[in-house]
Amino acid sequence: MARDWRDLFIVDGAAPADVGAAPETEQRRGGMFRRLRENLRKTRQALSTEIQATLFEDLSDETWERLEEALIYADVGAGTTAQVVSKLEHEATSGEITGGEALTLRLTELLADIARTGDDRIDLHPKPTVILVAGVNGTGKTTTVGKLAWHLRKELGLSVVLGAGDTFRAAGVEQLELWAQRAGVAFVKGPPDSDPGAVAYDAIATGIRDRADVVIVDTAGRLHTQDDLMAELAKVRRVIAKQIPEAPHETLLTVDATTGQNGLRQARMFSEAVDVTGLVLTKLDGTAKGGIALAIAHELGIPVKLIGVGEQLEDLRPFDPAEFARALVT
Ligand SMILES: Nc1nc2c(ncn2[C@@H]2O[C@H](COP(=O)(O)OP(=O)(O)OP(=O)(O)O)[C@@H](O)[C@H]2O)c(=O)[nH]1
Ligand SMILES: [Mg+2]
Repeated sequence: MARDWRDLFIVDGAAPADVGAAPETEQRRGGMFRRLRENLRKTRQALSTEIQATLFEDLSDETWERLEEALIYADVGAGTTAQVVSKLEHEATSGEITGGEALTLRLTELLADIARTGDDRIDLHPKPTVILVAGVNGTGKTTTVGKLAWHLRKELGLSVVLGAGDTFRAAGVEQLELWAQRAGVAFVKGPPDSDPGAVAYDAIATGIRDRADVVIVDTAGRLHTQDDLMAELAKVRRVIAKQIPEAPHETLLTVDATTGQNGLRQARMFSEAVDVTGLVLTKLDGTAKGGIALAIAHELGIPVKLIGVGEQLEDLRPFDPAEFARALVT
C-alpha cells in the first residue's frame, strides 16, 4: 500500500543524502494529510453531512438508503456502493458494530478495501525505467509528467528525462519544456510535426546514454479520431520496445475526476487498447465526486497509483486508500 514516495517507488538503497533522503516524518505526513483533507473538502462536506444524519441517528431502512445515495452522489459507483453499504448494514444489524463513530470508522475501512487492486507500486529497478503517460485530452497528462519528474528528483534524488511525445500541438511541447525547467530535469523534443514514436525513441536513447534513472514520455490526448489516438499509442509503445523490450515498464492513464462516470468509460476504452498498469486520478481538488478514486480501481481492476489534488508542483500524491477514505469521510 503506497503511503509516501518511498512506498510507491521500489528503488535500491537510499538516495543521496542531500536530496531529501530522510523518510517522511510523522509531522510531515500529518501536514500532507491535512492538505489532502482540505483539497477533498467538497466531497467531504457533502458526505460527512449525510453520515452525521444517518449513522449517528437511529438506524432504519432509510439510514442505508440515504447513505447509499450520498455515496453514489460522491461517485463511489452504484455497484460498489451497494456492496459496501450492505456489508455495513449487516454488521450493524447483527450487533457487531454499534455507535456512529464505530460505524463511520468501519465505513472508512470498507471503502479503503474496495480501492485495493493488484500491485499499486512502481518498480524503478530497470535503468532507465520507462513510464508512458496516456489519457484523453485535458485530463492532466502533461501536468502529471511535470509533477512526477519533480518528485522523483526531489524526493528520491533520481535523474529524469522527459520526452515530448505530444507532437500534435506545438503548445504541448512548450508546456512540457516549462515543466522540465521547473523540475530541473532533462528534456527531449523533436522538430515541429515530428513523429511521436521518434521522439520517444530519442528520449530513451538519451536516457540510456546519460544513464538516467527514469524516462517519462508524454503523449497526445487528441488526434483526428479516437482510433488514430489508440493506434498512435500502440505505435509509440512498439517503438519504445525496440530499444528496451520490457519497456514501457509502466503505462499510467490519467483520468479527470471531475468527469465522473464518463472518465471511467474513457479509462475502460484505453485499458482495452493498451496495457494500462496504473491510474492517475487528477483534479480531485475541484470536485464533490472524489469517491470515484475508490470505485475506479475496483471497477477496472487497475490500481490507482497517484492522485492530483491541485495545479502546483507538490499537488501530486501517491494514492493510499486508507488515508484517502479517511480524508473523504472524516
Ligand atoms: N485543479 C487541478 N487542476 C489540474 C490537475 N491536474 C491538471 N490540472 C489542470 O488541468 C489542465 C489540463 O492539464 P494538462 O496537463 O495540460 O492536460 P493534458 O492531458 O496534458 O492535456 P492535452 O495535452 O491537451 O491532452 C491544466 O490547466 C492543469 O493545470 C489537478 O490535479 N488539479
Ligand atoms: Mg498535454
